[in-house]
Amino acid sequence: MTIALMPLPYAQDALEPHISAKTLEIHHGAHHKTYVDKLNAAIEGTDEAGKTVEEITKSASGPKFNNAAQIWNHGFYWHSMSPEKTEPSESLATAITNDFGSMDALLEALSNEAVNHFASGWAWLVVDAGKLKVISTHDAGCPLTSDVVPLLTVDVWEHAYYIDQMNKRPAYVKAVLENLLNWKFASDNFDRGTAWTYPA
Ligand code: MN3
Repeated sequence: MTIALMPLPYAQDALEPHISAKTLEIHHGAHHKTYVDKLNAAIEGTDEAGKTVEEITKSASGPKFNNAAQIWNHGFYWHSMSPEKTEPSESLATAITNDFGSMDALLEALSNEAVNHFASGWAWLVVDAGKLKVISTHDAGCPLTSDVVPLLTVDVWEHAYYIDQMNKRPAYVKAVLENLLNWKFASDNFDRGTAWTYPA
């Protein structure tokens, strides 16, 4: 059994004008696919063949970790965006008010984390010990290796925005935060209390 390149949960042009079809074609069809191809090549004929993306991410190191974590992070990222307007569930909305004061304050914290993360990585909204928190991970860093429950992520690798925005990461982050965040997905993760699972 090999790891599959999961399909995008929407059409390639569904996030336009905020994220172009060209960006998704390359980001999903080339970047995400390359992580899948490299991991499958690395685990072929080993004990890790047949393990899930989550299992490999939690146990591997080096290139196997990097590829597995990037496969999972990208799957989570595709779901973190939606072409449709979404709202947090009642329970998540209450937690946002309790832990950040308001949705605007949360979005400001997430924007600061995403814009200011140095070089490649990911900005995340997570639950850490029962409290909502904004964090970032570097390169392939993945929250599955810690105890937090991820709710949403923003990819801040340059390949996520260079075709559409060139070097302007703040413009990309603003476009995602103001138009695309999938609060239904965040609420599902929050209400379940465990992270989404990469499709087998
Ligand atoms: Mn990426």
